[in-house]
Amino acid sequence: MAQIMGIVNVTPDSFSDGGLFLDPERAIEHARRLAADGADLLDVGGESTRPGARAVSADEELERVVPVLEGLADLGVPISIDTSKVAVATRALDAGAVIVNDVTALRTEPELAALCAERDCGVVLMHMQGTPRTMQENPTYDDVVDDVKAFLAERIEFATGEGVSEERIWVDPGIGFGKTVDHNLELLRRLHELRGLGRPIVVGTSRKSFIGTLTGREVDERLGGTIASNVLALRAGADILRVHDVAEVREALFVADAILTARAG
Ligand code: HH2
Repeated sequence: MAQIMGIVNVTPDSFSDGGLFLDPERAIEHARRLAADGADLLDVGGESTRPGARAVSADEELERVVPVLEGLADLGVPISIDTSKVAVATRALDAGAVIVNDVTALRTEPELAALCAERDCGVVLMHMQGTPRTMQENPTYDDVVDDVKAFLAERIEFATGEGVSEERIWVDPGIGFGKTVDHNLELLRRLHELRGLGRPIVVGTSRKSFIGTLTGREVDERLGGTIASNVLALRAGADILRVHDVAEVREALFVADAILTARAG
């Protein structure tokens, strides 16, 4: 079965849970709950990347995430740090994180690659067209799957060129990052084509706006759509599923996986 990455947003403005876990104690408690619910990994982030989100300084990001990372040091669940900044990644790795999840695929601060190489940590390279401020204005592709795949292949080449070992790299099509609803749906339907990159695939659909567009549901009412998209991502070859609702998605994936691997003899 795929691994589940539980989302811990230590931000005032994340699109679905902004402000809920800005207090470190509450974020730590939430992270422990996700671990108890069966998260295989936890992704801790101090900057929202939702469309139009305000950029934050490294100091502000550090202030948010370091106490949380320190509070989770004894948890025994691998932690990724959702950041594009060297300063934040450095402190996070010092505090026990083992993966850097960069939604800009090492483009915001290319020196982040050298840090990851030196620390031999995991690296998630995600596709995004544009920046969070502009990405939903008019996303265009020749063929969204081919274009995302070519981008990720180029970023793998960049990272390995900087000394990151290929086995440490995971790739992510970046659902909702510079994509229309149709782009997101086609990426999910043809996700298996990214297997040609030879690296584990991370997918994050949880509560995202394409689900709201399809169902008419508000952000806190998108569990059904989140489950459907994660089950189909599993079937299409996803290896790591990044979600807010760990218990519910895990249960759905468990049943889906049993069906996908069933042999009655
Ligand atoms: N999505 C978000 C943030 N980080 N990282 C990866 N690898 N893949 C994703 O799809 C992804 C990500 C956005 O979701 P969320 O963290 O819930 O919201 P926000 O960016 O507003 O904090």
